[in-house]
Amino acid sequence: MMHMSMRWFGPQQDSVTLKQIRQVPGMEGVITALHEIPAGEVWPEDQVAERKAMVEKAGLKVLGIESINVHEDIKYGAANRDMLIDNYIKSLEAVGKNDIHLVCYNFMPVFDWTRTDLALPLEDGSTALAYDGSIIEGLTAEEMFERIANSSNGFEMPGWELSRRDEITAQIKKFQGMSDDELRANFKYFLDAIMPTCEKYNIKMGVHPDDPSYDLFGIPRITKCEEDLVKIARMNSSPLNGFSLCTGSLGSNPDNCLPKIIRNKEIASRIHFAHIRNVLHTGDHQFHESSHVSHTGSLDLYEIVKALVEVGFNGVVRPDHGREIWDEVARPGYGLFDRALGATYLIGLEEAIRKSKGMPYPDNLNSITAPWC
Ligand SMILES: [Mn+2]
Repeated sequence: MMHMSMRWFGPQQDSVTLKQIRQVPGMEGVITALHEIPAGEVWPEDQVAERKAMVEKAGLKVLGIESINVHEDIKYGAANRDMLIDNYIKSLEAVGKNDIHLVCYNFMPVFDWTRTDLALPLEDGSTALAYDGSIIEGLTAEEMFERIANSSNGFEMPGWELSRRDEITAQIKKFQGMSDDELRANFKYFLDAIMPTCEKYNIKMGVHPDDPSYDLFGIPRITKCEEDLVKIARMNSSPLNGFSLCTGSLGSNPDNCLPKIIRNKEIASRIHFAHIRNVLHTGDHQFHESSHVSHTGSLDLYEIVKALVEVGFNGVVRPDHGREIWDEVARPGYGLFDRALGATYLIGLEEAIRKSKGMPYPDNLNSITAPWC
């Protein structure tokens, strides 16, 4: 069954409290990270323990880590990558020794995700994250920064902070010369190096898909469709090498059929974690995030949850981004209210689907830490 969680950015960086999360019906735990530690540096075991104790004191579990970020030099295959991978392994050990067995990460060069609007007003008065390819696709890094610098209406792009202008421009140029297969080779190198440690501590690794799931800025992108995921599954045979199935990211491309991807036999058993949310396609390379409810977006969440039930998914899920509703002021996409509505909707879908098949629900709430330990 799906074990429901919410992402929590920690005591300093989240407007939502653990107490609030605890009161969302059916919530079992949180997905969190030591966001203050930069990519490439080692996570101290005691800091992971401290975070875990904080969460458990609030009556929740740490169901996984999102993310331990992969340093750009590992993605690029730079000369110092072995040292950086060693640090990554030490961070995994800190997580494993704290009895945490799920890590979400990504292998997207330069940008974790791209949107052109963080607060697009929707008809109902809420706001949502949105993407319009016509605004940015085809621009060079220099043109992007010019556009942002000259904007009089506060046009901002996450990841394109003007203070990082030189760094980002250089990173983009570096990766523009790399093919998808070269990036895959670096990904395999990373996976082969970390998997023995994952095996030792039974840590499921779930790679997050490209968001949005199509090419951008001429940078290689290797996690954007079913075929890409199969290639990743074949990179390292450990069953711990798997996916964070993000329906909104893959679903940003209408060519991606989520239920079909979930049912792919090489993918299904490797879905270790799921981000479930909806997007509404409004044009070619144009979408905004919607509420989780199927008919408010372009994705059929009933069919997605049904596919997860039918492949025997037994792992952690979280509602992904939500809209900003009811005047809440929060980190874009990560307010409490719409994510709470999303969580209860997903729980309702799963309960109905399982019971309609004569399956128990919940399967055994007392064993929520057991299935993947
Ligand atoms: Mn996601």
